Amino acid sequence: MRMWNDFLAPYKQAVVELKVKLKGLRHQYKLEDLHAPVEFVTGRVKPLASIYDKTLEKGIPFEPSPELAAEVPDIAGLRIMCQFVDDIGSVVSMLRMRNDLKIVEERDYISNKKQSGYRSYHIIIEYPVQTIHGEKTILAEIQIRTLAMNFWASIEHSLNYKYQGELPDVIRQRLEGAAEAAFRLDEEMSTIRDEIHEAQSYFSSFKETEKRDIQDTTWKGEPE
Ligand code: 0O2
Ligand code: 0O2
Repeated sequence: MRMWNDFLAPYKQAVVELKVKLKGLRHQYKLEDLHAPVEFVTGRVKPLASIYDKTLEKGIPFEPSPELAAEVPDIAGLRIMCQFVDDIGSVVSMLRMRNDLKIVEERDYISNKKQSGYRSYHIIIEYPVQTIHGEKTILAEIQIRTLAMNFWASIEHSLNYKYQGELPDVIRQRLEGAAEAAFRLDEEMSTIRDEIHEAQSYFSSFKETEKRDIQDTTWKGEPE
């Protein structure tokens, strides 16, 4: 187990660091009163059981090794959720500009959805982690998707887990239909995007005013 802990340590470090950095993008946009293409960010280190399943699938030994690190590029996984399909492009462009990571592969499952109905944009990056033994570059996967795509993927993932990958035909068909409905929802939201932005910026400034009122009250309550 010690060997696995040592092997996974830089991946854990990378997930923590990248979550902070990617969440930071949202705050920077908000600070400048701009629409943030990042709604929220999650991250995880692949559980050992899932790494084991991948090694069986790929026919490689289940042991910490450079081969495993290269064959399973999503041991460190980040997920960026966006409100609109167009936001995905903005996030991808931003990631391409960064000099703290290097994109080594991009997979566009939005233009080319998977047979299951799955849509998402996947990026594999090389990311340098500073360790007490020097720099260690690891691979990480960033999945970028809309809230609707995420909703569909998490439901489909749970159903696949329940049926151990053997979905009954009727459920498979329903899911394919639901994937299209989710995509239509994304398209529909894009058409009223400006209206939504306006409402959101009105709502944020309303919240700011409320905060200021509370501060004003606090000041008034203090002794002279
Ligand atoms: P915020 O900005 O306050 O929402 P950790 O426990 O530190 O390892 P973390 O980040 O707490 O990790 O948990 P995780 O599972 O990586 O990410 C969950 C984050 O996603 C949380 O944000 C949730 O609020 C956010 N989240 C989950 N579902 C939704 C959703 O449907 N909409 C929105 N807007 N956010 C969602 P934080 O970290 O609390 O930060
Ligand atoms: P997890 O951690 O449970 O999500 P390969 O390159 O052959 O090793 P693959 O599967 O071709 O791997 O890579 P791909 O499709 O680029 O990315 C795999 C990840 O995308 C999966 O991770 C899922 O997170 C997600 N994904 C891909 N297809 C689907 C799908 O049909 N439904 C859902 N819900 N998610 C999908 P893992 O490995 O399943 O692990």
